[in-house]
Amino acid sequence: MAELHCGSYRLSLERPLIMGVLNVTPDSFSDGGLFTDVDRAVARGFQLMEEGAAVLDIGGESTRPGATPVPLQEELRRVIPVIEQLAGGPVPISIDTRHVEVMQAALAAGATLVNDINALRAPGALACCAATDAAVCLMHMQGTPATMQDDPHYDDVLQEVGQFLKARAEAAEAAGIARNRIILDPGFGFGKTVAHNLTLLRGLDTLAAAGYPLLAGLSRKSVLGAVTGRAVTDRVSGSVAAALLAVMRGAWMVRVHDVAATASALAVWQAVEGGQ
Ligand code: HH2
Repeated sequence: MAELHCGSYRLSLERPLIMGVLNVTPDSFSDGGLFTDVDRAVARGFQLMEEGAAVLDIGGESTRPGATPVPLQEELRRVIPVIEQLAGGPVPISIDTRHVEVMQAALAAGATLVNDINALRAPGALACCAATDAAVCLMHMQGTPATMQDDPHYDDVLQEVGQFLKARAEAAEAAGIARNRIILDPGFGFGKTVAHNLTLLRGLDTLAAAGYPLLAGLSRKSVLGAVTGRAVTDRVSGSVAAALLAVMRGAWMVRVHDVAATASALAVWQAVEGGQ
């Protein structure tokens, strides 16, 4: 059976899974400030597991458009105590960071997936992950969070994102990260207009055709606000619809804030499609 190797965890690639978002930040765009206290963050982690998260993605730096970078010591202070308490449980812990020092500390604290919006392009990032048995998620981003929404431009967004992801997967494999440890992600909202995001979602199956498991993160994002006219606090239905559309087009994992609602939608999808 096809599986993703994620430290000692094995995640089946046979059915779609949910990555639950746990932002230990004061300023994330949709849940900033809710889980900055270690106990609250850990409790939220257990809640997301109960609701059906197959992975918990812990982040200590908001990467929303225009966000200013967080000092390294502060990012470490936010995430490491939470990882220490949640690691080793029923589901793997993912560290959402683009900083090598944070990857290293998180892996030492028990994280077994490195989710990097910068696709391990920082010096030392590939080697840091290759030295472990952790899985990696390589995401496409045009520009940096500070400037990425200023004027995103592509001649062919699907082709360019696909080419970038293929090149990063090859770089990861060349560095010694086995193919069964690699996830790719088109990076919805990271240097993309509403039209770019919709084109990517519409054409997700062409990215899935590359053969690597795909992660899609549309949860509560501004593209859904643009389509529905809803504020960030009122995008659950739009997010569930987007997650389902992503799965229907070949996404293996969806990164979501609203785990229970997404799990119900995927259960219905699975009941109808899973038997085929
Ligand atoms: N989106 C966000 C953060 N990390 N990682 C992957 N692989 N894919 C994504 O689409 C993705 C991601 C942004 O969402 P969120 O964490 O809720 O917000 P913020 O960056 O403000 O903390």
